[in-house]
Amino acid sequence: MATTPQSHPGASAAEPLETPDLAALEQLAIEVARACGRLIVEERPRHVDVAATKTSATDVVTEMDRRSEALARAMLRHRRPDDGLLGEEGLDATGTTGITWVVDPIDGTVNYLYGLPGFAVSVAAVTGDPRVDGAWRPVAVAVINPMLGEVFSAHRGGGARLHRDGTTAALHLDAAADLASSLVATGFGYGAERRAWQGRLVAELLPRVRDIRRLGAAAIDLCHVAAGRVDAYYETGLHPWDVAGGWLVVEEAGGVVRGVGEAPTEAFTVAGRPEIVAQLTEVARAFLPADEG
Ligand code: LIP
Repeated sequence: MATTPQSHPGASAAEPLETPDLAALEQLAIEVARACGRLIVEERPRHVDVAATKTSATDVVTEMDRRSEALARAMLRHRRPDDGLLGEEGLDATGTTGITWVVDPIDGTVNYLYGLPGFAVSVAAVTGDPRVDGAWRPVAVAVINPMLGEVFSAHRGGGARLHRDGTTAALHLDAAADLASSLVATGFGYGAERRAWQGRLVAELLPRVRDIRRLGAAAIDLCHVAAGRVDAYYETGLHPWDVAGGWLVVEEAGGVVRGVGEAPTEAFTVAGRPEIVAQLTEVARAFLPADEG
């Protein structure tokens, strides 16, 4: 993501031209996430090949990433033809409605490549420009973990939900905990230099928290915060498609998702109860690039 002066998420974001039915957008996000989730599981080849690499030899793309994004594009174009689109695998189209769909067709691609269950499809309707840090915010989202049959969804002001086994449960973060008793999820980038200082940051945190979990998909990590499966999550180097879906699920469950400033940015994303987020940010600040720390 390009960086811009921090502002409150969505504060500088252009509002939709018409007032969308956010509950309807949430339902559409769920429908698209479920369809893409079915595709990547039911049509997963026995042996998944690497179709291409991006920022490094380990930053991989599979044909299923591309097929999932193509399916999301086709469904969203059919149902919301004038909205914008932004996806991890190259989808990028401006719209005229003030709503942009931000899609991660497979979040946790390395897990998918290795046959590990921790991968997701994230579909998020956002206002503002998701290509600019701090100038956008999600308004209706769905994140599916197709291997577990779990769908997390939310719309702004409408709460967050977990749909599983035909039932739907509201998500609410429970009372604050302290950092020392917190289970903290994180992740690491694909570049050796970034991984080196991410390793120094996690080494600094390790003696200060209950424990660390590295599950491999930001969207799932964020939804686990909302579901109380981890107490907090932080990461550096995330893109809008990694964050957009889980961001709103956490906020609508009563948590906060921030950067060093108000909005999550490529430089730093942290989520959880406000007290934990503040303590994690203070520790991370010393490890962040000077213009973010
Ligand atoms: C992944 C993120 C994860 C991060 C991985 C990777 P991808 O996204 O969801 O949090 O730790 O390195 O960036 O590349 O699987 O879509």
